[in-house]
Amino acid sequence: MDLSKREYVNEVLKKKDDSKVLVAGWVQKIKSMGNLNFIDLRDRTGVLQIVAKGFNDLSKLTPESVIVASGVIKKGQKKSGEKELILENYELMNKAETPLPIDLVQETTQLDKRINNRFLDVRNPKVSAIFKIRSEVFKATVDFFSKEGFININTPKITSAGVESGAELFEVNYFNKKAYLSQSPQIYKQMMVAAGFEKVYEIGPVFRAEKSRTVRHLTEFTGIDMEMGFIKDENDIMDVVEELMKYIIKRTINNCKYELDILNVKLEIPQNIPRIKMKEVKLMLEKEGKKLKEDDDLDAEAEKLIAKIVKKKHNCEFVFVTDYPWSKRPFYHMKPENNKNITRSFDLIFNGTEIATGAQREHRYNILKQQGKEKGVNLDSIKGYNDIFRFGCPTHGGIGLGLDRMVQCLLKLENIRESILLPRDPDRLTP
Ligand code: AMO
Repeated sequence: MDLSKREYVNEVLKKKDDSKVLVAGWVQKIKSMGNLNFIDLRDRTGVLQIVAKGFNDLSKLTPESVIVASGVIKKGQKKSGEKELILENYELMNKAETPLPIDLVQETTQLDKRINNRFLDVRNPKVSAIFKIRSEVFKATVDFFSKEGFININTPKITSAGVESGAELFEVNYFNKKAYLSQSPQIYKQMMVAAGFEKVYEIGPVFRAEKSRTVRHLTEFTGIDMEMGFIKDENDIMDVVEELMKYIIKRTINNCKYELDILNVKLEIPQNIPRIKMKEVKLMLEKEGKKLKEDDDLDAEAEKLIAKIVKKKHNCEFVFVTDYPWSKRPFYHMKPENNKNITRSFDLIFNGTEIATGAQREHRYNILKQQGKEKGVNLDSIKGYNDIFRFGCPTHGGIGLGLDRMVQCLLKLENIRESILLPRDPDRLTP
């Protein structure tokens, strides 16, 4: 059959009665009643019912087989009056084996097994909806940065050193030299601001050799990194992040209505995202019975709790927690002049989980070197990093935002593995 005549289901459903059409896709469901067969045919745009009279071999079709079908469009018998295809001819392109390794109908399969069979799992419209939304979030991010004049950069993922404290490195044998998979484009994005681009962003893979078996950690994730120069302070960065969040959510609401409905998710564009100092956050938490020390980071429980408090007080699902303790931040974060125990940094918490970290960076070489010493980092050992600050470097800052976490929090998914097609974690290296 002539595939060049193929039309998508969503277009076919809008056609006038008696139009001749050719469709192709997966057999979602087959129901046989005497010499009548009813087939639900699914393609990337929707589901169409095919009514087949006298095609007796159709009753032997297996679910998820691929067929091409042609016929005429008629108003259906269902109350909704949705159009049907009265079958005239069909071709079996590929017969699916039975039984399917996962249950696409009752959805009883556990996530781990679903991921083992991800290409089948994604045929479930509830699952593909997540990835259509993820794609929109990605596109909205690119559009936002372009319209704001940021330059897209692509930086090496095989590196000689890392700069993130706490995030472990995956070692690579690079022609008998030690190398590492990139744990962040931190060095390079700062380098490209100093290079004169001033505003840069990168969306790319980030590798973390963390043996964290949690619902929010992966060993490989997609990082959205942004860096900009000539900032007044870290508030300039938060302003951009706030606009980015509003833009992403607005675009998702406008362009993913169908997918959001399938997932039963209602999104709200935040008005103003509160910015609350860590010290104050800890007092707010203490009032609710969660006590943290001055130097503590927020743990997962604290993030959930502060999100709840902020939601109640400010009716906002986001919160910037600012002024993180120096002891918990990497050497390149700037400290304010009047308090050397804190940093000009922040985390963005969305629906109870940290999705981004950002800061103003220390651009003054002597102070940066000293900060490196305090953290036990020898700047000379990070090839090329020193020089960024020696030959004209403006004030600058930026963020790292996890795309997978962002989508997880946007859609309130229980596990980050639901928002990435093929996750990598300490126990998973396939498919
Ligand atoms: P950080 O290490 O906090 O900061 O990472 C930034 C964001 O990346 C995401 N993320 C992860 N997502 C999934 N699995 C993980 N194991 C994981 N680790 C981090 C989170 C996190 O907020 N260079 C700094 C950023 C900067 O200051 O510009 C950095 O990498 O969403």
